[in-house]
Amino acid sequence: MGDFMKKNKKILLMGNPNVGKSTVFNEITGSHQHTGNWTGKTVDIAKGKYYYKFTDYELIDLPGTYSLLSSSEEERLARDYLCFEEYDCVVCVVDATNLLRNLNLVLQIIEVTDKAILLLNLNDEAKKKNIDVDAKNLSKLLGIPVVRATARSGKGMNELLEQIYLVSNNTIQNEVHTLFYSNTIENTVHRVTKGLKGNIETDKNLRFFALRLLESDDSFNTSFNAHFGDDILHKGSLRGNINTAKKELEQFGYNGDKYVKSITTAIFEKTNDIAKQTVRTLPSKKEKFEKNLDKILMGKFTSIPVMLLLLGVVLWITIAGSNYPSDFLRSVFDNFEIWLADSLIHLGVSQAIVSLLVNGILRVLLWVVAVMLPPMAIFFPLFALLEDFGILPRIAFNLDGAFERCGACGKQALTTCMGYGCNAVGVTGCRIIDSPRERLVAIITNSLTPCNGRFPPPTLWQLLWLKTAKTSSK
Ligand SMILES: Nc1nc2c(ncn2[C@@H]2O[C@H](COP(=O)(O)OP(=O)(O)O)[C@@H](O)[C@H]2O)c(=O)[nH]1
Ligand SMILES: [Mg+2]
Repeated sequence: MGDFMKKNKKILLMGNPNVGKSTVFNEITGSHQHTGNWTGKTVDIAKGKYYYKFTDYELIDLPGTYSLLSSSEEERLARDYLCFEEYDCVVCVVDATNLLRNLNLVLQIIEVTDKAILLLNLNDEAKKKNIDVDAKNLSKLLGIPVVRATARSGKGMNELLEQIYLVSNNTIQNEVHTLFYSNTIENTVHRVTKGLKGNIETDKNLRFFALRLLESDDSFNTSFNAHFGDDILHKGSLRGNINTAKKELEQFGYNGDKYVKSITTAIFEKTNDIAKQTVRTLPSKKEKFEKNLDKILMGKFTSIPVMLLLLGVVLWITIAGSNYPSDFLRSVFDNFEIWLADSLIHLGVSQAIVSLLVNGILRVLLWVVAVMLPPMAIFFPLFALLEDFGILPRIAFNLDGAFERCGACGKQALTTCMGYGCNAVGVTGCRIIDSPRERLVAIITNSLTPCNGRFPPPTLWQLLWLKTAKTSSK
């Protein structure tokens, strides 16, 4: 009976721990599942059934494993199942947010079988982290279908079922991409592969068995012997063949450790190479916003007008907006003054003292508060907002050239602006200027900026001067 006619297909789910294998398994099989162990192994594996396009499928959720070269009991079980059982397709579930680490296992799996599919799971998490995996290119580089999925919300499961259907019916023939290790390893592996050809019956890639047998991994050898029977590794031509190959490897300095290291290094380099070609980190929303901001605030033609507009808007909001709270504070303070003066006179304090304390000292104090507090309460939060949005540093950058021509530096734009709020704050802010000379220039010239507190007197003098000039010209 051909594969296409076979009505009961076996599908393996493999992958690193915590990549969503069991979530995929539950999503696809629903309640049609049970757990059991496998030929003498103590680790339980979950099996479930589903039906798709007139075919019954059995889905097997293997324990999580990082590598086929590892040696925990769970990992050995997953490796042996992959190497020695019959199945129609392996779904390698990978974490799309960590492709580099996950690809290690995928590369090893596709050395064993050409019936593999890569399920790029946790796609929602990848999107959140702005990680973009080029699934099309990944599929081309690995030679197997790649399906994007978010198993937790069932996304991508239909596409997965379709791809399983196509691969398990041989409608899609995967390309086998084998890794190249080194000339010596390739030569010996080739020899052992040839030796295996006449000795064992399997639909798996013989090259993978040869690679593993040369590794002298006892646990793999035991499983190999047990599966193919007849103490195959210790008898006949296979034994001689493997021993000769091992001796040749040793002659070239490939003792046990170096051999394994060469293999793991080659896999690691390949995973790096594939990840580099397929994984991109997209700019986050913040980065996109900053890029647009740069275009406007640092554009050749827009930077100066936008900068002047922003400064104008901030000063206008500060001056016009502070009138309302100032008026309110003044009326509150005026009522308070009247009440206090009345109370003091009522208590018998002389008119002269009340006038000195209340209409003199207190009135000046409260007026300063009523005039200065509102603009400061408006200006500094606006200034902080401009700073938080990254507008101020860009302004400083734009003005650097102009300030430099005056022997100062661009950062002084910030301290000058701060001077509009309060010269004291502007002067202390000069700490951000590194060069002592430029810092001194910034400190001395800061007082040329009329701060909130000093803004009214020059305005008053100007008005008086204009009025006098007008009267005298008549
Ligand atoms: N955000 C997100 N979480 C997922 C997704 N798939 C699985 N998970 C979660 O990942 C964790 C591990 O899943 P599990 O199926 O047990 O992984 P396993 O160890 O590979 O069998 C669980 O908390 C799942 O809910 C997914 O697509 N998106
Ligand atoms: Mg699981």
